[in-house]
Amino acid sequence: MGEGYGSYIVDAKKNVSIPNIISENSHVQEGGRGKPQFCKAKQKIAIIIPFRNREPHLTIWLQYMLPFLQKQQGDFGIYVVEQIRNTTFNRAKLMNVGFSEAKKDYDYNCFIFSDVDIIPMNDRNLYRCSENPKHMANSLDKFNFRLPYETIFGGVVAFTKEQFLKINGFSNRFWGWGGEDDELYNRIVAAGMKIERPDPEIARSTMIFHNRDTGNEATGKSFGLINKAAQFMHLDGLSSLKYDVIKHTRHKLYTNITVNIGTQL
Ligand code: UD2
Ligand code: MN
Repeated sequence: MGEGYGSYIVDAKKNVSIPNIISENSHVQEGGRGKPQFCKAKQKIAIIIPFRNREPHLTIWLQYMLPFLQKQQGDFGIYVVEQIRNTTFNRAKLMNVGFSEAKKDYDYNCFIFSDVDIIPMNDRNLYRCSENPKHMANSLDKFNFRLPYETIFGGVVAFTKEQFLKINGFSNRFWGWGGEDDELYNRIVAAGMKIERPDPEIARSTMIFHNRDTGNEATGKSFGLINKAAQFMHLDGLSSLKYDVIKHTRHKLYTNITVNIGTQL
């Protein structure tokens, strides 16, 4: 188990530096863009990472994911969507911002929304979109490589542009930890789609250990919205998204979009 073809060990404690990652990924272009060198990819993939104050995780993520995505011959761009300080975190809204901003850069047709702390442990786990919205964090060490419940849809998910537009993106109304992933699942069902998952043996991934962040406490206020997805999805999401870009920076390994997404009313 777990030692099959394509698998490798993720060492989250290894000390790596950004300059090192840059020199090891010389084909990655400004802003974290990669392209296959000898062919043309069908999917143009934007990877959206919600972010605040997790620099060590981002470094590890880049260390593993840049070689991984290049090996898979991806045509990709990395977007780190960073929420400004002193406001309650809103993961889902940051995802919507990432989608809207990445779209302006390039003709992306696949969007992979990934937590900064999840790293696949097998390079046969294709970071690609499918016919259905795809849940890719279905085999995590944290949950003993099993689904904690059948409808879980957090961690890493992949949508084609059409699939994401069909559900009007994520809800913007989930402030603080939890619930936004379950509401997203309900949107997919309400839109008449179903989800798919990769083979759990191939999808084995690690979640870097962490405690709950300050500023991302579960407020519980939004949990009542989980079962109202069908009712609200066309009013609350991409169509109602408002934010101010504070900073848009092209780093060598990723594009950082720092945003003010407001606060809960
Ligand atoms: C679970 C889900 C996650 C999300 C969350 C509830 C899985 C495997 N993961 O993860 O997708 O639904 O519950 O919201 O199902 N972040 C920051 N800074 C912060 C807070 C959060 O960068 O201060 C980002 C970061 O990318 C992080 C993600 O938000 O990985 C999710 O937060 P978490 O890792 O604390 O949540 P977790 O592990 O309980
Ligand atoms: Mn986490």
